[in-house]
Amino acid sequence: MSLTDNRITDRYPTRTAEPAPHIERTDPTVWGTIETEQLAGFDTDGFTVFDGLLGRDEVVDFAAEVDRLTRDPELVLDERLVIEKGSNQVRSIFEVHQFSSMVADLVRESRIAGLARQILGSEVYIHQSRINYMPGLSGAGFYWHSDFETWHAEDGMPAPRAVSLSIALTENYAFNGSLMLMPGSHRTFVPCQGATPAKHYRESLREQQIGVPSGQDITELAAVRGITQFTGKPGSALLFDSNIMHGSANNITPFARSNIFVVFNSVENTLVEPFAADSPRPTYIADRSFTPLG
Ligand code: 6CS
Ligand code: FE
Repeated sequence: MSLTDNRITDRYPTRTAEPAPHIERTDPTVWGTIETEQLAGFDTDGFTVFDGLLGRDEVVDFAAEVDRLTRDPELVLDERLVIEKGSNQVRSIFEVHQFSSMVADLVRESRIAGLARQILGSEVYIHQSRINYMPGLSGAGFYWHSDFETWHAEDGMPAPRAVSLSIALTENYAFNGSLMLMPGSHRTFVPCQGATPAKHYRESLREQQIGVPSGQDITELAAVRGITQFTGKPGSALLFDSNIMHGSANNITPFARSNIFVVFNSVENTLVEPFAADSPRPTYIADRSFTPLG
């Protein structure tokens, strides 16, 4: 598909020159058949919390794995490692399922990939995986955004037929930068203003400024949807729709917050040319091999 084709069929135009009205989602929010009882509210809320998705021993093992990776001297100069803007601490490590067999094995287990299949109604592949490590005292948050807005604009994801799973490896308190979400906001696409700069990802993965809604957008959406927060013990997990409005505050507590983050996309929603960027982002941020997990 060429760039021109994309633009003709673009149902979610964004990165516009002028403010644009919100777009009601035309795509389904659940494509498959829900079998896991806990997913019953996903259609309405756009997210589901799972307590104890990982057992205690697993949390210990994965926390040790994450610790090992954040200290791995071979990764120091690797572009997949993102450092905090205000300090020299590790913020994220991308494509973690490619170099940690523990993570690779975990995410293809049916208790995990099976959740994504139920929501997406097809075979799935990993669009993005990362470890997010928010250090204590100096961890920087992320302003409000929809992930799909970026994946559509910069990666060429056609429709919001993807889900993310964030597995907590440390306790998520209300005060250590836990994710805030607007329930039901996955049904509204908020176009963002401003053209995508070249190599935007180098900046946006540390602090996103393009592809974020205006203050008025956030005010309007929050008035209708309200705001909730994902808190939970280590091993708990949050599954959420690719278009839900979410963000996090800085972490000034001494309690670090780390999680394994994996994005499943439907094999029927594979990437095309970016809808609002000159060239696609590197494949360690947005995979283009589309290998089904099954
Ligand atoms: O770039 C990404 O893929 C993800 N990261 C940020 C900061 N925004 C969009 C999306 O959540
Ligand atoms: Fe996000």
